[in-house]
Amino acid sequence: MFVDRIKIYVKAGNGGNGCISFLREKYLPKGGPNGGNGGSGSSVILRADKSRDSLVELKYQQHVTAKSGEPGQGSDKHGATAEDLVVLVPPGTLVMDLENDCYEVADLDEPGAEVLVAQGGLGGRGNKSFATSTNRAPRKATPGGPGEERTLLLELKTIADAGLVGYPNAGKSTLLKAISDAQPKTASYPFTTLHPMVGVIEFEDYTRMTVADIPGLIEGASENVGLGHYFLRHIERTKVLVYVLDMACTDGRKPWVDLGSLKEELEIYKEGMTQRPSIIIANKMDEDISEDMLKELKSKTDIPIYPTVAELKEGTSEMIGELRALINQENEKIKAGKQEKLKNVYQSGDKLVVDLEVDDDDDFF
Ligand SMILES: Nc1nc2c(ncn2[C@@H]2O[C@H](COP(=O)(O)OP(=O)(O)OP(=O)(O)O)[C@@H](O)[C@H]2O)c(=O)[nH]1
Ligand SMILES: [Mg+2]
Repeated sequence: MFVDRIKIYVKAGNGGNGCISFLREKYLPKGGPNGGNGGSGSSVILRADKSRDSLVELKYQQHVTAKSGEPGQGSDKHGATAEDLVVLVPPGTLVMDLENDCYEVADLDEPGAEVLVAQGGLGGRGNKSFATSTNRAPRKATPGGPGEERTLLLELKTIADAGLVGYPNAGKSTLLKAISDAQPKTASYPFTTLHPMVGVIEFEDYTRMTVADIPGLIEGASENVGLGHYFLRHIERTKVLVYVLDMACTDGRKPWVDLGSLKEELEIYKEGMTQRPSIIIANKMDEDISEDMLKELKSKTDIPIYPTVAELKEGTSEMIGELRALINQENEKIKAGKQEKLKNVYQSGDKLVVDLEVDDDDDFF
């Protein structure tokens, strides 16, 4: 099962109560106060982790309740603090506060990123901590504070270098299978792919490239016709778009018409989306009419076209080479952008502590 949107309730642990206690020994009837403080309750932390690729685990754990701190005890024993509860989510998870107009709490966009979503309650004070020179036997302790609680909406926006967009049946999944380690289902009917899948391509120098396959788009996708719109957010963060077109017109449509509609749907979903670097995969070039279609397509668009027969892995290495170059270019731009930002921070004289490290790659899968 693939879950990419889920509502969860989180409750941090309460603090343990402080303790009222006095030292009692055989020949010391009026010993001093010795009640310890309570321990703090466990906080709830969400952390992005590579081992997760969907939010499915949370489906069975929509109530996340963390442990309370231990109460203080006599003999000056403080209650133990409860360890924080860490919930793992896939990188690319947006955390929103449902009670607050879906206000964005955090974007856990890289592995290791984390956010504290509910603070554990503070431990109460034991009576020993209230002792003063004028009140040496206080009969007072405080209860532990309550742990925070919140209702959150988690939404996964897949992180991949490139995203495949195309009509159902164009051969997107066949292509992903041909170029990566992924094993998506492929079949001769539309909407074979029902949820996004990310494939990893590893190069000889151990660098990696990730490609996301999503269910096919059709006109009106952005108005929620078909499965399209729902899944567009899984390619929203990709650096490069790969339009996969059926050159054999299997479903009776011309490839350039498909291209136009795909671009339109992307723009409706998010303005400017088609401006990012793109290539076209002219697939199914093994069919008779494909050559003629290719000629006409070339005359109608400036986007670089790579003819392929995905099923036979023909033409795929050229397209991988180009894709890799485009992604590297984008990474360089992102790197330069980050450095520029840092420079501005320093030039403006802010006394900010900034992490100077610039990520080299964003390959998480
Ligand atoms: N002739 C020919 N058929 C192909 C080629 N690539 C894929 N196909 C066929 O096209 C059909 C659809 O392929 P899929 O990879 O499932 O298409 P998809 O774009 O992922 O489709 P959805 O998941 O429904 O959006 C399958 O029957 C494939 O065997 C190709 O290069 N040539
Ligand atoms: Mg598919």
